[in-house]
Amino acid sequence: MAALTSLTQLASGNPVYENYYRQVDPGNTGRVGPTEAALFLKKSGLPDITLGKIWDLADPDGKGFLDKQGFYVALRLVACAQNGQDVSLSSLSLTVPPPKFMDTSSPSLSATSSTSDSHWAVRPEEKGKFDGIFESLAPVNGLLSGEKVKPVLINSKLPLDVLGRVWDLSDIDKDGHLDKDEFAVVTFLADTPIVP
Ligand SMILES: [Ca+2]
Repeated sequence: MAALTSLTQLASGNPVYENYYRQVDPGNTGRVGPTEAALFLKKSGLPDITLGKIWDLADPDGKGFLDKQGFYVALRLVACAQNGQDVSLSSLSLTVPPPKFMDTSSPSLSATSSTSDSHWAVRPEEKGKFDGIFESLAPVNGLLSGEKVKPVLINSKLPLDVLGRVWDLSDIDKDGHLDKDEFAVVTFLADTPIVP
């Protein structure tokens, strides 16, 4: 596909895309698992329905994970959606600014710290732990209310205003409840030093 070829050429020389890729695949394994990819793409602030469409285009064979090119396609489509363009393969040839994600550290900072660029990635074993905590809080229909999550956040000993920010970043669809992935984000962020 011509569009995809030009995309690869374009993205592979783009430090912003490279930097995002390093965050989701710090070991450079050539594949991004569905959890890592979903958590990262959710930080774009786009609605789930748009992200689902992006995923289908980025993983056209239904592999269930994204390879490097697939991830670049996803990033490109996020950028298109954020700039008011259609989410479709034909949009890939458009020139749009790089996609924005809510809490990725600045490219210049991560580019120089090769040992800590997995900073924002939730490792699989951590995700398992977070899922365990999630289930232990007795979610209703797969969702935890703010009341149920509060004690976990208070335990993190972060100042209340920072916790408020953590909540805002994590409740991606702003429904006042956390699903399993959002909860993983909140727990992860509350565990991680944050610069407010
Ligand atoms: Ca939510």
